Amino acid sequence: MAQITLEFPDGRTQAFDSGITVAEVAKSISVSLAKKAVAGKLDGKLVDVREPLLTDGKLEIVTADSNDGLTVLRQSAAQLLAAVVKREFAGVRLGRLAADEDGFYVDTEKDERQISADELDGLAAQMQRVIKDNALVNRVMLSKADALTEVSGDWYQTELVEAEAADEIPFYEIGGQLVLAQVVAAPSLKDLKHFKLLSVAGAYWEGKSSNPMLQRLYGTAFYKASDLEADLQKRQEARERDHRVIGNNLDLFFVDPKVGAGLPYWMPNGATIRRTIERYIVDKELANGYEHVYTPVLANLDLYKQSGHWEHYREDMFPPMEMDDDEMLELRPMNCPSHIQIYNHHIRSYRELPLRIAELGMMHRYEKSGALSGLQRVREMTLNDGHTFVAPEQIQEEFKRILNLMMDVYHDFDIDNYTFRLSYRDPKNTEKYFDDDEMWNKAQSMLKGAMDELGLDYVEAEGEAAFYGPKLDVQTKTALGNEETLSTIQLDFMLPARFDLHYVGEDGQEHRPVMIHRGLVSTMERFTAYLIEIYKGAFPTWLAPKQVQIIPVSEAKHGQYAHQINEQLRALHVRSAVDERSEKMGYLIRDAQTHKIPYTIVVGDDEVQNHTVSVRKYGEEDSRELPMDDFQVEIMHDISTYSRN
Ligand code: THR
Repeated sequence: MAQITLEFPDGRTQAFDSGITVAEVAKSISVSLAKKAVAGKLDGKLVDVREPLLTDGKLEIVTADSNDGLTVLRQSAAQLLAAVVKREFAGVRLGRLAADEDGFYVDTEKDERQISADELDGLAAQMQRVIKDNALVNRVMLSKADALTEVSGDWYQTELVEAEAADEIPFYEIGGQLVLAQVVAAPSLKDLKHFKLLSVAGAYWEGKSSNPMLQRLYGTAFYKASDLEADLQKRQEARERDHRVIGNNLDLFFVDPKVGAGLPYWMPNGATIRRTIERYIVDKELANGYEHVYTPVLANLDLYKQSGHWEHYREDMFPPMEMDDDEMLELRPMNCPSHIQIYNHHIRSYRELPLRIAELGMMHRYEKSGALSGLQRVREMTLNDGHTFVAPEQIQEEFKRILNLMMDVYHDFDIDNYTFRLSYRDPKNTEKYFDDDEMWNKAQSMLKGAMDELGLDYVEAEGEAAFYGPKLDVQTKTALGNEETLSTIQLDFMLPARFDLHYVGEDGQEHRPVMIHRGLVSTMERFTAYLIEIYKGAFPTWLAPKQVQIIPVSEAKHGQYAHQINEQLRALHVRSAVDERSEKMGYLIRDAQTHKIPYTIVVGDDEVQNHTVSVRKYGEEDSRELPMDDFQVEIMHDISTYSRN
């Protein structure tokens, strides 16, 4: 009989008869290991314990107490869920199923009504029943013809079977159902006790938006009850931070399908936060040598043809509008060509460089509907954009200056949880990126050099650059766990050449500038979403939509004084209001806390008489009585120093 040689993690090698299974190999090592084995890992790939091994390789025996063991548990849960769905819903079609770092999922499609989130607990109960009745997972090999018969009517499963190169295709028999083995399951479901089905969401077949959207049933599983509990707790906390939930509770913004997906409306409270951010950032940039402009959101399509957007970025653009006189107008997907027009409007001298043009620039990008999320991912957005035009020898200095300004801004907003990513082009993708090796190599190494000189840590990512140049991106995580770019600094030698930009140098000759594109606080939409999540809706005083809520103990007796101090505060541009509702005081105080208003002021007899206020700060238990003048000083200091609650 032919032999194969297997190498174990400790470096030991051993010869076995070809066709031996992982379970048999485990048994040859020890009976207890064989009992604990849930799968094997051959050359880094998970294999079923019953799979005959036919080639040499490095083999690990996977047991429950490992990351791979957890993956196998979740994969088993996915296979079980697929079996239960198949049994419960006749005619259902099954898409992909898998485990990921947070749980597992099964994609499904039904003809009539969709599976609703209310049905998940019922499905989980069915899963528990199968485990209780018969926890065994049989592995059944079917010939390709039999496999195709087995999945007939389910065109997704048919596609998967047809794509298989092998003559025999593995299925799992679970709870009396045969389901295509898309992933490796454990031979028994006895360890699958602590799991939960969590949500239903849309997912395109094979992740392509041109394909039908299936329903993804999502769940998670752990070996230990305490791990599941901790995970569910973490998810609950993330939900409480979710900017869409808080945005609704605090009446900050809404998105209405009647208006269009990804086109948010800012309610007065959200608009106040946004206006405060906008004023802050514009002032900050003016103080740092930027010149702010306004440019139109519409431009002739030729502008975007010249810039290369039409060639390399069209997928993200709205289709052009054809006008009466044959003019094609385009909603801009980026502001760079507009700022280039500003640069080019005058002859520029080396004395003007670095020339820093900035704008709260509104842009439109046709994001995929599946990617849209509250304010985080939208189709109309206003970017805190800026382009600095520099002489080549000024690149390094300007890069550092932008980075310092960014850090300064982060400090004011109390942002400290982020990572740096250097985003390079994918050299194979000439459709997405300008094809100019020399320029890319130069720009990428300059950016990397600048980061190394500053001694900053970063990760490098291929295929994440802008089409015109490499970027330094600042990455953060949303409450839902998605990574998003918050700030970006991009080095561009391309657009200055495409638009034939010049400046007159000290030598009287024409020279080509370099462009640095940068967004400090991203778009107003994404940044607001981010702030909602990091502050959990409890905005620091300077950003809070309402900063002070004044509650008179008795409207009749103390109302006049309440209005008087309200006027005083408003004259200082403090966003304060008197709560005139005739509810119990305890309720009004609690309500101010629920709305996370930084200062709640109560005024009664003592306060009227002494010209004082009783102040309770958000998050504090006790209130303090202090002279109105002192309170004014305190709140103004709070606002001007951007202090946290
Ligand atoms: N064009 C750049 C972008 O949209 C900005 O200038 C930062 O990413």
